[in-house]
Amino acid sequence: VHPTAARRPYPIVVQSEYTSYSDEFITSKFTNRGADVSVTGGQYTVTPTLKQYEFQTVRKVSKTGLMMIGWGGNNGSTLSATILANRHNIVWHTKSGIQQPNYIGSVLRASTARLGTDPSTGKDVYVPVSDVLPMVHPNDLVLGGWDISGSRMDEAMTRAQVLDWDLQRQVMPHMAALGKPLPSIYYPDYIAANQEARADNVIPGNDKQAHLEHLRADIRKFKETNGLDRVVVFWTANTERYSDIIPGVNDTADNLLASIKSSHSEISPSTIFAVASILEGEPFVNGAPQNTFVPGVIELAERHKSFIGGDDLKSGQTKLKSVFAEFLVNAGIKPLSIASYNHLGNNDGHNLSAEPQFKSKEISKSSVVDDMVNANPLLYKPAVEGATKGGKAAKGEHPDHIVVIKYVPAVGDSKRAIDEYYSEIFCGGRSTINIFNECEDSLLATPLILDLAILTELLTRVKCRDVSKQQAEFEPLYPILSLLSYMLKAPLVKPGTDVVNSLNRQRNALEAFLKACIGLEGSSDLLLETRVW
Ligand code: NAI
Ligand code: DG6
Repeated sequence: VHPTAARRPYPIVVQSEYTSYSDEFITSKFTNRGADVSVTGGQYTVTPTLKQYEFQTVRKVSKTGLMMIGWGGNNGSTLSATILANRHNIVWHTKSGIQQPNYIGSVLRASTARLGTDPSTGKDVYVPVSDVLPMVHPNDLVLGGWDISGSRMDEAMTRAQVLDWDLQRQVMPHMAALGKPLPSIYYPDYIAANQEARADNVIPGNDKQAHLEHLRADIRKFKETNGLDRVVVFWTANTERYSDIIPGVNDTADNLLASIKSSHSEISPSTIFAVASILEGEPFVNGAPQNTFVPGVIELAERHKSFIGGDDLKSGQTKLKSVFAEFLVNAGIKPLSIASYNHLGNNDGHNLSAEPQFKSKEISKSSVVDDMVNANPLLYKPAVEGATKGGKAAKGEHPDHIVVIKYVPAVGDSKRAIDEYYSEIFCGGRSTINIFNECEDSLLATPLILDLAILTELLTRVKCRDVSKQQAEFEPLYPILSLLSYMLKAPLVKPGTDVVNSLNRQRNALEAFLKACIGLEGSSDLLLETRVW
């Protein structure tokens, strides 16, 4: 089933005055219900609010390319091989029997959303999330990308040591046909020195402006050659160190562009890729933790209304933390410390064994409980307004939280994560919960990359009109795609707005948004009909 294959027709019709269909668009009217709250002297004054919006979604799915930076890495090669296995329906033998290809782990393709209730049975009706709106099928993504390693994609898959040999053997010719990744930009200072031996496929020179132009031309050429409507550019390359934010260098869009022109040393490869994508009007997603999106990138994305999303795939330990910590805090239990250790032996682990790259990962893994803690002043004393510590605004009470990552080559891609949650319970009691998780890192990450690419493409087709503000024209969504948060460890959000880390809230937001685009209210767990006579 190759990119041109016809897919089954879009299966949902909403019969309501709020939803209309044309050949081109699905248009919906949606009421956003909220509440304005003012607090004075412990007294809460709440005013319910209603805001009317209209959504317009282009029905035709774009022919979409996924250009991965770090294509030859574990994630890039595993994603390519598993798409090819699905596309060509390759089954393989494992020691447990015959294995079919699938998309387990993808929220879009392997989880469902509740549409409503069948009145004849009173039972809930669920559909695959990917059916709520027309979305790209992962098998149809046209694959490509860059890597500083010039190994062919079949060699990259073998090097990764992720997939069963019988699958590798069968998918090998298809992987070989993908060829080798495009040469990329390599600024050695940004990734661990232990990666140097890999860097044999590098765009020459030190001229960052020329590098930017080169990458822009690569995106254009890929789009043209493959007849694509859309290219999602995705960073799944090594974790970089943080860039310093320097006034006059990367703090505004114009300063950033000037700094690229002057080849300033503090402009990272990932930032150059982000700028190339923005200038080409193609979305860019950052699957790693570094601060690619310096303020200048955000301003540039706003200026060009070009979409960006990030940071860092939330695949295992952090995903569980964004559920588990919330469970404890929302149960009225007070985590006092969260200690997270993991070790792994793949190339990602090797790169993260260097301090500056570890630091980037530590930051993205550490912020994930902040909003849950801040939401519960009964358990955690909030910061005193105006109080400072070491010259910075003082933080409120917070559990101790440490993150340790160690490189253990023997375990390869099979990451082991150990978490201890130590909490205060009723009347001075203590609870210690330990979690041990072991799984292939790249098999957790691959479906997230697919979901991010597919959702990103969809969000480029959705426009919105604020009826309450009498906005006449439909506008694209705001460029920072915070709706991608479910798959990301440190979600990038509109400046000045709060980050939501809770996995449940992130999923609810996504489902509610998709439903709003077809004129349905988000899934109400009120289930009133089951609670009244
Ligand atoms: P990997 O080390 O196997 O692959 C990274 C690839 O990037 C390598 O092939 C390397 O040659 C290439 N590369 C480095 N710098 C480059 C540049 N400037 N341009 C183009 N290519 C470049 O790592 P893996 O396991 O595929 O992970 C990729 C990224 O995703 C890492 O940053 C990792 O931290 C992040 N990540 C991975 C998760 C997982 O579960 N596997 C989850 C969360 C994030
Ligand atoms: C070790 O922590 C390697 C990392 O790249 C992680 O595997 C990755 O960031 C996934 O992290 P988590 O916390 O979602 O399992």
